[in-house]
Amino acid sequence: MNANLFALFESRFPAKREACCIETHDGLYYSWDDLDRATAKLANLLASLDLPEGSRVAVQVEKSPEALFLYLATLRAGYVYLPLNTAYQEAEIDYFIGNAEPAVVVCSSANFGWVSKLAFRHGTGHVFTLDDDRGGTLLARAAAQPDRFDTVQREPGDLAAILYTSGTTGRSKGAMLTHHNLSSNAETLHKAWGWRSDDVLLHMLPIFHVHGLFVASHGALLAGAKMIWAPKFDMDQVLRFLPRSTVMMGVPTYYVRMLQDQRFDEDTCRRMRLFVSGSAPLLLETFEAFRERTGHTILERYGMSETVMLVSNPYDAGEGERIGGTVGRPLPGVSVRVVDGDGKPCPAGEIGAVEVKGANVFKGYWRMPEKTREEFTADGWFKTGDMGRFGGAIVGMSGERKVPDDYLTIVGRSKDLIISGGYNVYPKEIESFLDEMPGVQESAVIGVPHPDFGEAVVAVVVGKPGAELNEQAMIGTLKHRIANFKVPKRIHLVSELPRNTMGKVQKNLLRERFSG
Ligand code: MLC
Ligand code: AMP
Repeated sequence: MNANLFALFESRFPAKREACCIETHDGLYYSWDDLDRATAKLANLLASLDLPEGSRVAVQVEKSPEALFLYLATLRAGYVYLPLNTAYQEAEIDYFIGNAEPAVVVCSSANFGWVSKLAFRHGTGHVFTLDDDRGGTLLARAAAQPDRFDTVQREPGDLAAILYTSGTTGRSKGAMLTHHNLSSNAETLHKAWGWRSDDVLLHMLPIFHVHGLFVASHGALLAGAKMIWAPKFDMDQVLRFLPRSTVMMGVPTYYVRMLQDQRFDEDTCRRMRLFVSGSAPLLLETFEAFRERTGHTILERYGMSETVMLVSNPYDAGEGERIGGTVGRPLPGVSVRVVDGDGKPCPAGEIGAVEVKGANVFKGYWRMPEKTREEFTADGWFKTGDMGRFGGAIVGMSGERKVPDDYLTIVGRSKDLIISGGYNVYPKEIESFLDEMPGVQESAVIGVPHPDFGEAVVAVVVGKPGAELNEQAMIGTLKHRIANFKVPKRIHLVSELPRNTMGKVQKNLLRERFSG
């Protein structure tokens, strides 16, 4: 049997190949046959390049059906897909390309100049362009290729994708995901969330992270279901397309924004069967307000780049209730435990570190064996860096309620991480950029509550004696250096940072002072 993830999708393509697979926000229709032929042409192009086994294909392009086809073609040709956030700036891309050493890089035409320069410097052999209007050299080159391709044979443990996640030390790590990691998780979610061939997924998430690329797209592909494809979250598109959709997935910010729009109501959701939230904590008040407004109970689930999906609230009412504030039960085939400082399982109701084991857990960090070892326990559990508890109680608007002992609640993180609008930001990385700025003595970066993004990045900076620092000028400089979602919304200038007796910056005091 071929363990290639694409072979699994192929085996589930609907018999009616002329049926619509993707409808775009601007009125284009792609059939399953179009997907098959486009991915075959792209796979033939990749195969014609004679790349070494295990070659990485790094991609930083705007969302389009062709960008999804490029991902699928990379799988189909047996290579390793490496998606990159479109917000990343030159210094960030330089690191990823230098670290991953991709054989192929695909970027937008607008970025070709600087991306190709640094890619060639790092030894990349081929740089193509792909724009969201079907322009660019990639499709032009693929056009001449045959539209039939035999999906390359892969073993379950072969790499399918590398997803870079920021690290607590400031250096991003590439999480290596295998074909089996992705296919087993996709199959699990297919059953757990009751995917059907007549589903219509409103796809508004970016396709360079787990949520939009794997969880959402794989769900529709495996079900042979149609996707309505929008380039990004947009309330007008929600109001236009949701009435024709049955499934939507989003980060909590999407649900906050939907509730802010008074046009959004029960009628907008008339065909919906499932709203999924994840990537960041969904506030109980959002969960409750959404149910009040629409009659729908959002299904919250929990996952991460290294493990794809781990835990989910039940889909079927017969299997239990969706409890706001919790992320539900471990998915079938996934083992989750909560342990204390000595690695001993915590009793229900007690908070500890969340650890996981299962076919979904990644193979390790790309070229970082040391880091990989540190993140696994001696008996093979992956340390998520999240803090949680099984059972216990949740306090909502209608008072306190007991949570069943097999439901997990995420209560915080042991890693110094900010999640802003569903994107992870590691303070250490931002601090190192700030510390390099002229006139900066030292800095501390914290997350503060934000009504739209859940958490917002805020910096606290101490200037060198005599230096005249300017908040707006510093923010302006950072915007050219790092992805926009990482740029602090505010930079507070102070004379010193609070420290404990060990000399460690007391970020909790800074959070208290600068929240709100
Ligand atoms: C945009 N901005 C943000 C931001 N997104 N600031 C903080 N946090 C964010 N997430 C800023 C921009 O810098 C800009 O600032 C201003 O907001 C407007 O930019 P925009 O591009 O117009 O924003 P918008 O399109 O509204 O985007 C917001 C968003 C987007 C929430 C729709 O961030 C988004 O789609 N997030 C989803 C992330 C996601 O898919 N995460 C899944 C990770 S997978 P300025 O100053 O320039 O005006 C994962 C595992 C799992 O975590 O479990 O799923
Ligand atoms: P990433 O590394 O981008 O994949 O982000 C993974 C992290 O997102 C997890 O380790 C959690 O901290 C967080 N996360 C994902 N889903 C949830 C959720 N439902 N509730 C709380 N945190 C979540």
